[in-house]
Amino acid sequence: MIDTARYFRMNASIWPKLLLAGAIAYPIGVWAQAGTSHIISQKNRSYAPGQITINKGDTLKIVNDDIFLHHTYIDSGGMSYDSGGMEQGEIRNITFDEAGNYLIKCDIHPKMKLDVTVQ
Ligand SMILES: [Cu+2]
Repeated sequence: MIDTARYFRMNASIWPKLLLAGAIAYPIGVWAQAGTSHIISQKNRSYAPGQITINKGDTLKIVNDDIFLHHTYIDSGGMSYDSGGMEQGEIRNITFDEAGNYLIKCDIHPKMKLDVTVQ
């Protein structure tokens, strides 16, 4: 025969623990989905670093650290992006949602290249 009061106490005690676990897990899940931001510098007419491997959902934060105009574009890996002109100090954030290989260039300085691997 079931001791009803004891059965209720056992089950009641688990709810605060479940709620606490959910309260902790939910923000961690949201944070993990948000992806990581990686800073790329446009300096001395090159991208620094010139190669980077990131995870799906990550963002490249491209900063013009030169005193002259740069540009950022992608026309590879099935992705098309054009930053327009970037003055000194200007920033562009580009998020990569699909795995693949991408080449980021600058229309003003053809030697500027950044290889991006998204895994
Ligand atoms: Cu440039």
